[in-house]
Amino acid sequence: MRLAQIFLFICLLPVVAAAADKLEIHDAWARETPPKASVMAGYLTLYNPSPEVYTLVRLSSPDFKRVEMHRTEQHDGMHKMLPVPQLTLSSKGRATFQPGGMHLMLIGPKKRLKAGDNVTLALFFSDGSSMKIILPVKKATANTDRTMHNNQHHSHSQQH
Ligand SMILES: [Cu+2]
Repeated sequence: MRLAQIFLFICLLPVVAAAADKLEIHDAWARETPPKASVMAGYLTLYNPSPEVYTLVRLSSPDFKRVEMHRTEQHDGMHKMLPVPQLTLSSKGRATFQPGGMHLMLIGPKKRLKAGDNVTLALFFSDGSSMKIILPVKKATANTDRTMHNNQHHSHSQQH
């Protein structure tokens, strides 16, 4: 009898998975900048395979003073970067940070980071969980620039 009660109790506990345990990170990298650049751009894809909704509310890095999410808009042929305060990932939702579109703005590097180095990044979610990830620093290639060109024409459908 007693065991059955314990079993029942366990079954009734709500199952709440933390964002940090569920979300997948793909294609993370940061673009190498010239020496003394004051900002660096970071890219990645976040995928939420779970039935829950998760919200990314803050980012930080021990390698930078500040990390922001930006989206790029075009006005009269000029690119303008606008901060994205937080990002909601619906169930099966995907958010892509990529050249020419939404990106991570790594502000105030504490030292120069070159191709082959790593940027450590912490992602904080509204459920209180957090995730530490690594962005390898790479030089931009013809391939990344082609991606950038394509995305400038389709940036509205890419944004969340
Ligand atoms: Cu930016």
